[in-house]
Amino acid sequence: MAEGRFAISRKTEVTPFWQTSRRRIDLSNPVLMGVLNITPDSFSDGGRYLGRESAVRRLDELQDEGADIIDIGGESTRPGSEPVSDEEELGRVLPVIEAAVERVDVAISVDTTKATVAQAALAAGAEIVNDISGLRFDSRLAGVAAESGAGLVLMHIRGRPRTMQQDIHYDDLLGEVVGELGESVQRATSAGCRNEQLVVDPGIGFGKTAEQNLALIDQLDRIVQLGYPVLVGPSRKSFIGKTLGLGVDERLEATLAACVVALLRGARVFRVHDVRAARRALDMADAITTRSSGAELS
Ligand code: HH2
Repeated sequence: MAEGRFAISRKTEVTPFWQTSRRRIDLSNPVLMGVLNITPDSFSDGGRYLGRESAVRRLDELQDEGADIIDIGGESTRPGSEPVSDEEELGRVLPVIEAAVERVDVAISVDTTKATVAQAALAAGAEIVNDISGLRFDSRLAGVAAESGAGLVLMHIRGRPRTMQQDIHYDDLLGEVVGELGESVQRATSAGCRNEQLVVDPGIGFGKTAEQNLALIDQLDRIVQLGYPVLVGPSRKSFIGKTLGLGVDERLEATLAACVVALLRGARVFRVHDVRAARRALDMADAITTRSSGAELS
């Protein structure tokens, strides 16, 4: 096994840490990214944290519940959503990022596809850029990540949020998602990003049918084989609603099931709304799989 790397899933070697511009995030335990959307229209928490006071309260809650990272977003990317201007997005996220840097110790991530928003967020103290476009929407974003040394999430998407659920077609779902994530990695490294800054994400719900989302989670080890840590974001999404016939507020247990299966297939980072529940489920699943191998069984 290469020095400094270890086997975390089905013998695939991935770096044991994620380098951001401010710290090294240890990936030997499941890493939780708590969601904080400062938007009027996000599919699950839209409108709840638009006021500064409620956003700040939520920052504290997410940290107390066990988040390692808080992902702050100012533009909904739900199917059918309309883009917002750079100014509008910045006006939503910057005050919350500034408050977060003052109040909490966890890493702050900005959920944006825009270079100008990312640059201002990083200057304000964010240390990760979560780009749902995998560097496809703004050609300047790769340079911002390279120059700052920020952590960078490269997510897979087909099309744009407004139209991504129309005309979904793959000849080879896993092969195409892996190939397109590989192109995103190539864009990042060509701009000067180092491998240890990068995390990849299959983009659950972004240009995929419910069945395709199930297959992506079940075959996540194919994505792990790219050689980068893998993030998944199944939290409360509509593939759960379609599979089990549940409304947005009834999807907690199914979200946890999806996260645990993803963990078993090699995911290391989990983007969720319900941090406390995910912390318990994932830490328990992780303890079962990692500690049992060293136990005296006789
Ligand atoms: N999903 C959403 C937003 N950002 N980022 C990554 N890396 N992976 C995801 O799966 C992902 C993401 C959508 O969820 P949410 O933020 O709750 O909703 P909205 O886009 O409506 O704000």
